[in-house]
Amino acid sequence: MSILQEMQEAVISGNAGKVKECAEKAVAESIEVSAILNDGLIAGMNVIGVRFKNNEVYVPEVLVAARAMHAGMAVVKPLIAAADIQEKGTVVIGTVKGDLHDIGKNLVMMMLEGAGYKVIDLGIDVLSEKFVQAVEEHKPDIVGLSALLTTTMTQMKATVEQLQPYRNRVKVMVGGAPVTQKFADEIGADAYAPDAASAVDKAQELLAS
Ligand code: B12
Repeated sequence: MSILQEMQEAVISGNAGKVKECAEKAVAESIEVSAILNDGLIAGMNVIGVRFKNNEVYVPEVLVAARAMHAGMAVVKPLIAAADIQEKGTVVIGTVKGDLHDIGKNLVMMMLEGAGYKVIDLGIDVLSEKFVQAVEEHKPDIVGLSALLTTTMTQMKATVEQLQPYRNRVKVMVGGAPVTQKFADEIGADAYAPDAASAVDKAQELLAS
C-alpha cells in the first residue's frame, strides 16, 4: 500500500497518530502537498462523507475521522502557503444568536475543510452583525448559518436580511435539524443542506453557479 493510501485508510479509521506519521513520512519523501491533501487526507474524508450520508457511519466516527484529518493537516499546513495551493473557496460559518448547539456545525466545518475549503468558524451564539463583520473582513464565497432550535430559526432570517447588501458576492447556506428547504426558500437563502456531506455538494454547486 502506498503511503497516501495508508494515510487515507488511517483517516477513515480515525487513527490520528498514524495519519500524522504518514503525513510526516510523505513530506520527508517529498510527495507534493497537493497529493497529500487530495489523495490522502481529503480522499479519506470523502469516503467518510459518503458513508455518513448512507448511514453506514455515524457522528462519532465522523468526528474521530475529522480529528485524524486535522492531525495530518497540521503537518502539511505550513507547506500549503509555500506551495501556493488554491483553496476551493472560503466559508464563514456560525451558529446563530441564541443558539449554543455546535456539533452539527462543527461536522459541516470539518467536511468542508476536508473537501479543500478554507473555513472561518465564528462559533456559537453569533449576532447577525458579527456575520456581516466577518463578510467584510474575510470576503468569503459562502456564509453558513446553523440553527438547532425552532426559536433561533428566526435569527437566520434576520441574518440573511442583514447580509442583503453583500449578496451579489456571497451566497448563504443554511442548515440544522429544524431547517428545511422550504424555510430556506422563505428566508431567501441560496442553499440548504440536511447534512455535512450534502453541505459540501451544495457548496460546490454554489461556487459553480
Ligand atoms: C446535543 C444537544 C444539546 C447540547 C448541545 C451541545 C453542543 N455543543 O452542541 C446542549 C445540552 C447544550 C443542548 C441545549 C439545549 N437544547 Co439541545 N439538543 C441536543 C441534541 C440531543 C443533539 C443535537 C446534535 O448535536 N445532533 C447531531 C448533529 C450532527 O446533528 P445536527 O446538529 O442536526 O447537524 C447536522 C445537520 O442538521 C446539518 N447542519 C447543521 N448545521 C448546519 C449548518 C449548515 C450551513 C448546513 C448546510 C448544514 C448544517 O449538518 C449536520 C451534520 O450532518 C438535540 C436532539 C436531536 N436529536 O437533534 C437537542 C435539541 C436540538 N435541543 C433542544 C432544546 C430544547 C435545547 C435546550 C433549549 C434545552 C434546555 N431546556 O435548556 C437547550 C438550548 C441551549 C441553546 N440556547 O442553544 C431541542 C430543540 C427543540 C426545538 N425544535 O426547538 C432538541 C431537538 C431536543 C428535543 N427533542 O427537545 N442541546
